Amino acid sequence: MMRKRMVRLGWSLRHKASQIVSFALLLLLLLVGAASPDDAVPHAVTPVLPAQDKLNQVVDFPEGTFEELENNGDPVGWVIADHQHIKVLQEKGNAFLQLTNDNMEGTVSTETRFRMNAAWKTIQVRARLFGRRIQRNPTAGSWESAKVAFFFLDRRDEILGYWPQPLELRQGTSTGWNEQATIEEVPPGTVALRLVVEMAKTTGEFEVDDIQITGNPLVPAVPLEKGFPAGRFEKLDATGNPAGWQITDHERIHVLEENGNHFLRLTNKDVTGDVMLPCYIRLDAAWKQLKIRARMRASQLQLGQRFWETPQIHYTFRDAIGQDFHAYMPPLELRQDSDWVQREITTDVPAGATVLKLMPRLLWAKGVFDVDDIVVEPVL
Ligand SMILES: [Ca+2]
Ligand SMILES: [Ca+2]
Repeated sequence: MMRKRMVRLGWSLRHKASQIVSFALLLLLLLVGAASPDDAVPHAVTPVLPAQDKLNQVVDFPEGTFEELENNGDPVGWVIADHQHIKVLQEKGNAFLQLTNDNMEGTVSTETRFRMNAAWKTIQVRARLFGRRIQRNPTAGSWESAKVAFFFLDRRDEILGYWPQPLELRQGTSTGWNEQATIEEVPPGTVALRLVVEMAKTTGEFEVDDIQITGNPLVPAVPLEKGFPAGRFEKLDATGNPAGWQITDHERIHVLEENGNHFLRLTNKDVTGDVMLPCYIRLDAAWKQLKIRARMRASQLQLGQRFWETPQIHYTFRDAIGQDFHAYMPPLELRQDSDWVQREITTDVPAGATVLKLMPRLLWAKGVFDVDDIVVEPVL
């Protein structure tokens, strides 16, 4: 109807200039028509955005707020097949997504697509998560949990590169909304992001809101306090989180106490698991070398197949937006069960590095790994 009316309108105008304008208008209308819900592809794709010239700018992604709903109550942009287990709930005027799962063998999942900006070298995905009675199937793979996962897609819709670290809850009931964020490098050839909210072989209630995407984010690094007190794990907040770190993986990462001393414990029961607790330290441009040391202890160790699959203090240098300097950095590591031992390394700071990413990590190695008294200091 509308299209026919526009055609008639176009031809009735006499001036050539007006005809050109109407023709452009007609084209626009046809384009809008092509994107109408009748013809819509199942995955919503946010329009291509202008190049981002400011750092740390949150991208417009209304689908992540769950405030806009279709007539049937589904959140706009998300593909929902299982309406019994996936719902939008309201609380004090705010809408959020809730997944429920009572089948340990089953997966409840919904997803959307997001069009990437070609100028983005890194992205940050942030979300608020809440879990009740979250429990993973003991036989689940380490990648199966209650999570917001994302994948980089090429123009054929195929996944590029590795699986980025998801935002996830692995166990228990949250004390409040849990805010998580991760920064990943964007593989070359990426045109879209596939965002998946799911409970994979995980039961309980899982709620998600305010999924935010930032292109070329500023890495939220903290200045290096003298002596790096965060590395002693002695200051804990009310929820047991050690100062300077944000533990979100309460299944595999704990702060324990022994004879009045607190230390960090990483546990990995699955050789495909990568258990890590990152922190980001801002570097001074004058620092050419860093000394990193820590005390470490390990038991029931089973190393992975490749030489880097060990319990370790992993560190990489990054630029301000989170791009890694990809040189291999020999970590502080253990290769067999051991009582407390101290390891120390002196490393060069690559030119242009502004952030040190430091993380105790059990990288595809099984066992129990304890860490304490991490010290980071510039060699002056
Ligand atoms: Ca919301
Ligand atoms: Ca300690």
